[in-house]
Amino acid sequence: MENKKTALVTGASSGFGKEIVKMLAERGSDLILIARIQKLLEALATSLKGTDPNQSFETIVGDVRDFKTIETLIKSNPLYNEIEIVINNAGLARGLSTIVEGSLDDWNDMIDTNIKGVLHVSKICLPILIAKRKGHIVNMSSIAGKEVYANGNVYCASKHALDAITKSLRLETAAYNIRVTSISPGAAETEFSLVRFRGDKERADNVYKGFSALSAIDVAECVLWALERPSHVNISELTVMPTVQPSAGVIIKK
Ligand code: NDP
Ligand code: 8X3
Repeated sequence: MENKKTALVTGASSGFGKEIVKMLAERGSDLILIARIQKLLEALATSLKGTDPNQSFETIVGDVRDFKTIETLIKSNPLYNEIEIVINNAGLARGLSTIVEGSLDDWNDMIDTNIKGVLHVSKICLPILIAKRKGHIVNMSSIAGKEVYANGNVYCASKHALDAITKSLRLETAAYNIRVTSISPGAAETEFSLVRFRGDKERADNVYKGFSALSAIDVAECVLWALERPSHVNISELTVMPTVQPSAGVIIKK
Protein backbone atom coordinates (compact mmCIF):
# COMPACT_ATOMS: atom_id res chain seq x y z
CA MET A 1 0.00 0.00 0.00
CA GLU A 2 1.18 3.52 -0.69
CA ASN A 3 0.93 4.53 2.98
CA LYS A 4 -0.59 3.39 6.27
CA LYS A 5 -4.36 3.05 5.90
CA THR A 6 -7.27 2.28 8.19
CA ALA A 7 -9.15 -0.87 7.23
CA LEU A 8 -12.45 -2.37 8.36
CA VAL A 9 -12.64 -6.16 7.96
CA THR A 10 -15.86 -8.15 8.43
CA GLY A 11 -15.61 -11.83 9.31
CA ALA A 12 -12.28 -11.00 10.91
CA SER A 13 -12.21 -13.79 13.48
CA SER A 14 -11.60 -16.80 11.25
CA GLY A 15 -10.44 -18.07 7.86
CA PHE A 16 -9.69 -15.47 5.20
CA GLY A 17 -10.62 -12.50 7.39
CA LYS A 18 -8.18 -13.48 10.13
CA GLU A 19 -5.26 -13.84 7.69
CA ILE A 20 -6.14 -10.55 5.95
CA VAL A 21 -6.13 -8.83 9.35
CA LYS A 22 -2.74 -10.29 10.26
CA MET A 23 -1.21 -9.17 6.95
CA LEU A 24 -2.68 -5.67 7.23
CA ALA A 25 -1.48 -5.40 10.83
CA GLU A 26 2.06 -6.36 9.77
CA ARG A 27 1.96 -3.51 7.25
CA GLY A 28 1.05 -0.98 9.93
CA SER A 29 -2.68 -0.51 9.25
CA ASP A 30 -5.11 0.57 11.93
CA LEU A 31 -7.94 -1.95 11.96
CA ILE A 32 -11.60 -2.36 12.84
CA LEU A 33 -12.36 -6.08 13.22
CA ILE A 34 -15.96 -7.29 13.00
CA ALA A 35 -17.48 -10.69 13.83
CA ARG A 36 -20.14 -12.06 16.15
CA ILE A 37 -18.10 -14.27 18.51
CA GLN A 38 -16.39 -11.96 20.98
CA LYS A 39 -13.86 -14.47 22.36
CA LEU A 40 -12.22 -15.19 18.98
CA LEU A 41 -12.22 -11.56 17.94
CA GLU A 42 -10.61 -10.37 21.15
CA ALA A 43 -8.01 -13.17 21.09
CA LEU A 44 -7.00 -12.04 17.62
CA ALA A 45 -6.88 -8.36 18.58
CA THR A 46 -4.75 -9.21 21.63
CA SER A 47 -2.34 -11.24 19.52
CA LEU A 48 -1.90 -8.25 17.20
CA LYS A 49 -1.19 -5.76 19.94
CA GLY A 50 2.41 -4.90 20.49
CA THR A 51 3.58 -5.05 16.88
CA ASP A 52 3.58 -1.22 16.85
CA PRO A 53 2.55 0.94 19.83
CA ASN A 54 0.98 3.53 17.50
CA GLN A 55 -1.39 1.08 15.83
CA SER A 56 -5.08 0.80 16.82
CA PHE A 57 -6.98 -2.46 16.76
CA GLU A 58 -10.69 -1.90 17.39
CA THR A 59 -13.13 -4.80 17.72
CA ILE A 60 -16.84 -4.69 16.98
CA VAL A 61 -18.87 -7.66 18.16
CA GLY A 62 -21.79 -7.43 15.80
CA ASP A 63 -23.89 -9.09 13.16
CA VAL A 64 -23.70 -7.61 9.66
CA ARG A 65 -27.30 -8.79 9.05
CA ASP A 66 -28.67 -6.30 11.58
CA PHE A 67 -28.42 -2.89 9.88
CA LYS A 68 -29.45 -0.63 12.78
CA THR A 69 -27.13 -2.23 15.31
CA ILE A 70 -24.12 -2.55 13.03
CA GLU A 71 -24.62 1.03 11.84
CA THR A 72 -24.54 2.33 15.41
CA LEU A 73 -21.51 0.23 16.30
CA ILE A 74 -19.47 1.20 13.22
CA LYS A 75 -20.40 4.90 13.28
CA SER A 76 -19.56 5.23 16.97
CA ASN A 77 -16.16 3.58 16.56
CA PRO A 78 -13.26 6.02 17.05
CA LEU A 79 -11.69 4.91 13.74
CA TYR A 80 -14.90 5.37 11.67
CA ASN A 81 -13.89 8.65 10.04
CA GLU A 82 -10.47 7.23 9.13
CA ILE A 83 -11.72 4.21 7.16
CA GLU A 84 -10.13 3.91 3.71
CA ILE A 85 -10.34 0.16 3.11
CA VAL A 86 -13.48 -1.97 3.56
CA ILE A 87 -13.11 -5.74 3.31
CA ASN A 88 -16.61 -7.27 3.01
CA ASN A 89 -15.56 -10.80 3.85
CA ALA A 90 -18.18 -12.09 6.34
CA GLY A 91 -20.23 -14.77 4.70
CA LEU A 92 -21.32 -18.35 4.91
CA ALA A 93 -22.96 -21.33 3.30
CA ARG A 94 -25.66 -23.32 5.07
CA GLY A 95 -26.45 -26.83 3.90
CA LEU A 96 -26.17 -28.47 0.52
CA SER A 97 -29.53 -29.60 -0.83
CA THR A 98 -32.03 -29.29 -3.64
CA ILE A 99 -34.41 -26.35 -3.64
CA VAL A 100 -37.36 -28.64 -2.95
CA GLU A 101 -35.64 -29.96 0.17
CA GLY A 102 -34.00 -26.67 1.16
CA SER A 103 -34.45 -25.01 4.55
CA LEU A 104 -35.99 -21.53 4.62
CA ASP A 105 -33.85 -20.65 7.64
CA ASP A 106 -30.69 -21.63 5.75
CA TRP A 107 -31.74 -19.53 2.73
CA ASN A 108 -32.43 -16.51 4.91
CA ASP A 109 -29.10 -16.92 6.69
CA MET A 110 -27.16 -16.93 3.40
CA ILE A 111 -29.15 -14.16 1.71
CA ASP A 112 -29.09 -11.92 4.79
CA THR A 113 -25.36 -12.38 5.41
CA ASN A 114 -23.84 -12.68 1.94
CA ILE A 115 -26.01 -10.08 0.19
CA LYS A 116 -27.61 -7.77 2.75
CA GLY A 117 -24.57 -7.83 5.06
CA VAL A 118 -22.37 -6.46 2.27
CA LEU A 119 -24.98 -3.84 1.34
CA HIS A 120 -25.28 -2.77 4.98
CA VAL A 121 -21.56 -2.33 5.64
CA SER A 122 -20.98 -0.64 2.26
CA LYS A 123 -23.84 1.81 2.88
CA ILE A 124 -22.44 2.68 6.31
CA CYS A 125 -18.82 3.16 5.17
CA LEU A 126 -19.21 4.68 1.70
CA PRO A 127 -19.95 8.26 2.86
CA ILE A 128 -16.49 8.34 4.46
CA LEU A 129 -14.73 7.12 1.31
CA ILE A 130 -16.76 9.46 -0.89
CA ALA A 131 -15.89 12.44 1.32
CA LYS A 132 -12.19 11.55 1.08
CA ARG A 133 -12.43 10.97 -2.69
CA LYS A 134 -10.44 7.77 -2.24
CA GLY A 135 -10.70 4.29 -0.82
CA HIS A 136 -10.98 0.62 -1.67
CA ILE A 137 -13.82 -1.84 -1.15
CA VAL A 138 -12.97 -5.54 -1.48
CA ASN A 139 -15.89 -7.96 -1.66
CA MET A 140 -15.26 -11.64 -0.94
CA SER A 141 -17.22 -13.43 -3.61
CA SER A 142 -16.58 -17.01 -4.76
CA ILE A 143 -16.31 -19.24 -7.79
CA ALA A 144 -19.93 -19.88 -6.73
CA GLY A 145 -20.63 -16.34 -7.94
CA LYS A 146 -19.52 -17.27 -11.46
CA GLU A 147 -20.72 -20.86 -11.80
CA VAL A 148 -23.21 -23.13 -10.03
CA TYR A 149 -22.72 -26.62 -8.64
CA ALA A 150 -25.20 -29.33 -7.67
CA ASN A 151 -27.22 -28.41 -4.57
CA GLY A 152 -25.38 -25.12 -4.14
CA ASN A 153 -28.41 -23.16 -5.44
CA VAL A 154 -28.97 -20.40 -2.85
CA TYR A 155 -25.31 -20.02 -1.84
CA CYS A 156 -24.40 -19.68 -5.54
CA ALA A 157 -27.28 -17.22 -6.02
CA SER A 158 -26.08 -15.12 -3.10
CA LYS A 159 -22.59 -14.86 -4.57
CA HIS A 160 -23.95 -14.14 -8.08
CA ALA A 161 -25.94 -11.31 -6.47
CA LEU A 162 -22.81 -10.11 -4.72
CA ASP A 163 -21.01 -9.92 -8.07
CA ALA A 164 -23.86 -7.74 -9.39
CA ILE A 165 -23.58 -5.50 -6.32
CA THR A 166 -19.82 -5.22 -6.82
CA LYS A 167 -20.26 -4.17 -10.47
CA SER A 168 -22.94 -1.64 -9.45
CA LEU A 169 -20.70 -0.24 -6.73
CA ARG A 170 -17.92 0.23 -9.29
CA LEU A 171 -20.29 2.28 -11.48
CA GLU A 172 -21.34 4.39 -8.50
CA THR A 173 -17.91 5.05 -7.01
CA ALA A 174 -15.46 5.44 -9.91
CA ALA A 175 -16.18 9.18 -10.05
CA TYR A 176 -14.97 9.42 -6.46
CA ASN A 177 -11.69 7.63 -7.18
CA ILE A 178 -12.81 4.62 -5.13
CA ARG A 179 -11.60 1.17 -6.14
CA VAL A 180 -13.91 -1.86 -5.94
CA THR A 181 -12.51 -5.38 -6.16
CA SER A 182 -14.14 -8.77 -6.21
CA ILE A 183 -12.12 -11.80 -5.08
CA SER A 184 -13.53 -15.19 -6.15
CA PRO A 185 -11.82 -18.19 -4.57
CA GLY A 186 -12.54 -21.84 -5.17
CA ALA A 187 -12.38 -24.43 -2.39
CA ALA A 188 -10.35 -23.19 0.57
CA GLU A 189 -9.83 -24.99 3.87
CA THR A 190 -11.23 -22.77 6.64
CA GLU A 191 -14.20 -23.09 9.00
CA PHE A 192 -16.45 -22.69 5.93
CA SER A 193 -17.52 -26.36 5.58
CA LEU A 194 -17.86 -26.81 9.35
CA VAL A 195 -20.32 -23.90 9.32
CA ARG A 196 -22.04 -25.20 6.18
CA PHE A 197 -22.57 -28.62 7.81
CA ARG A 198 -23.43 -27.14 11.23
CA GLY A 199 -20.48 -28.59 13.15
CA ASP A 200 -20.33 -32.03 11.44
CA LYS A 201 -16.54 -32.22 11.49
CA GLU A 202 -16.21 -35.53 9.67
CA ARG A 203 -18.31 -34.28 6.77
CA ALA A 204 -16.44 -30.97 6.72
CA ASP A 205 -13.03 -32.67 6.79
CA ASN A 206 -14.04 -34.94 3.90
CA VAL A 207 -14.53 -31.91 1.65
CA TYR A 208 -10.78 -31.25 1.75
CA LYS A 209 -9.50 -34.85 1.63
CA GLY A 210 -7.48 -36.05 -1.35
CA PHE A 211 -6.38 -32.71 -2.79
CA SER A 212 -4.57 -29.52 -1.90
CA ALA A 213 -7.23 -26.90 -1.23
CA LEU A 214 -6.41 -23.21 -1.09
CA SER A 215 -5.35 -21.98 2.34
CA ALA A 216 -6.65 -18.83 4.00
CA ILE A 217 -3.16 -17.38 3.47
CA ASP A 218 -3.38 -18.03 -0.31
CA VAL A 219 -6.58 -15.99 -0.47
CA ALA A 220 -5.39 -13.24 1.89
CA GLU A 221 -2.31 -12.79 -0.31
CA CYS A 222 -4.61 -12.11 -3.29
CA VAL A 223 -6.48 -9.47 -1.30
CA LEU A 224 -3.24 -7.81 -0.21
CA TRP A 225 -1.93 -7.87 -3.77
CA ALA A 226 -5.05 -6.05 -4.99
CA LEU A 227 -4.79 -3.51 -2.14
CA GLU A 228 -1.12 -2.88 -2.85
CA ARG A 229 -1.49 -1.90 -6.52
CA PRO A 230 -0.94 1.82 -7.13
CA SER A 231 -4.09 3.90 -6.56
CA HIS A 232 -4.77 4.36 -10.29
CA VAL A 233 -4.93 0.56 -10.76
CA ASN A 234 -8.13 -1.28 -9.83
CA ILE A 235 -8.12 -5.08 -9.81
CA SER A 236 -11.79 -5.48 -10.73
CA GLU A 237 -12.01 -9.23 -10.39
CA LEU A 238 -9.62 -11.92 -9.29
CA THR A 239 -10.52 -15.63 -9.46
CA VAL A 240 -8.23 -18.02 -7.59
CA MET A 241 -8.69 -21.78 -7.63
CA PRO A 242 -6.90 -24.89 -6.38
CA THR A 243 -4.92 -26.25 -9.31
CA VAL A 244 -7.01 -29.44 -9.34
CA GLN A 245 -10.36 -27.57 -9.27
CA PRO A 246 -10.89 -26.60 -12.92
CA SER A 247 -14.47 -25.47 -12.29
CA ALA A 248 -16.83 -24.99 -9.34
CA GLY A 249 -18.18 -28.52 -9.11
CA VAL A 250 -15.10 -30.46 -10.25
CA ILE A 251 -12.23 -31.38 -7.95
CA ILE A 252 -9.73 -34.00 -9.09
CA LYS A 253 -9.03 -35.97 -5.92
CA LYS A 254 -6.34 -38.64 -5.41
P1 NDP B 1 -15.01 -18.87 8.01
O1 NDP B 1 -16.24 -19.58 8.46
O2 NDP B 1 -13.68 -19.41 8.43
O3 NDP B 1 -15.09 -17.33 8.43
C1 NDP B 1 -16.27 -16.60 8.31
C2 NDP B 1 -16.17 -15.33 9.14
O4 NDP B 1 -17.37 -14.56 8.96
C3 NDP B 1 -16.03 -15.58 10.63
O5 NDP B 1 -15.17 -14.62 11.19
C4 NDP B 1 -17.45 -15.37 11.15
O6 NDP B 1 -17.38 -15.01 12.51
C5 NDP B 1 -17.91 -14.21 10.23
N1 NDP B 1 -19.35 -14.06 10.10
C6 NDP B 1 -20.24 -14.98 9.62
N2 NDP B 1 -21.48 -14.49 9.65
C7 NDP B 1 -21.38 -13.23 10.16
C8 NDP B 1 -22.32 -12.20 10.46
N3 NDP B 1 -23.63 -12.39 10.24
N4 NDP B 1 -21.88 -11.03 10.97
C9 NDP B 1 -20.55 -10.83 11.20
N5 NDP B 1 -19.62 -11.77 10.94
C10 NDP B 1 -20.03 -12.95 10.44
O7 NDP B 1 -15.13 -18.85 6.43
P2 NDP B 1 -14.16 -18.30 5.26
O8 NDP B 1 -13.03 -17.52 5.80
O9 NDP B 1 -13.88 -19.44 4.36
O10 NDP B 1 -15.19 -17.36 4.51
C11 NDP B 1 -15.01 -15.97 4.32
C12 NDP B 1 -15.75 -15.56 3.06
O11 NDP B 1 -15.17 -16.24 1.94
C13 NDP B 1 -17.22 -15.88 3.01
O12 NDP B 1 -17.90 -14.79 2.42
C14 NDP B 1 -17.31 -17.12 2.10
O13 NDP B 1 -18.54 -17.20 1.46
C15 NDP B 1 -16.18 -16.82 1.15
N6 NDP B 1 -15.59 -17.94 0.44
C16 NDP B 1 -15.12 -19.05 1.10
C17 NDP B 1 -14.54 -20.08 0.38
C18 NDP B 1 -14.04 -21.32 1.03
O14 NDP B 1 -13.94 -22.35 0.34
N7 NDP B 1 -13.67 -21.31 2.31
C19 NDP B 1 -14.35 -19.98 -1.06
C20 NDP B 1 -14.90 -18.80 -1.66
C21 NDP B 1 -15.46 -17.82 -0.92
P3 NDP B 1 -18.60 -15.18 13.56
O15 NDP B 1 -19.21 -16.53 13.32
O16 NDP B 1 -17.97 -15.00 14.90
O17 NDP B 1 -19.54 -14.07 13.26
C1 8X3 C 1 -16.98 -21.49 -1.46
C2 8X3 C 1 -16.52 -22.17 -2.70
O1 8X3 C 1 -17.22 -23.97 -4.32
O2 8X3 C 1 -16.74 -24.61 -2.00
O3 8X3 C 1 -17.44 -20.22 -1.82
O4 8X3 C 1 -18.78 -23.45 -2.54
S1 8X3 C 1 -17.37 -23.61 -2.89
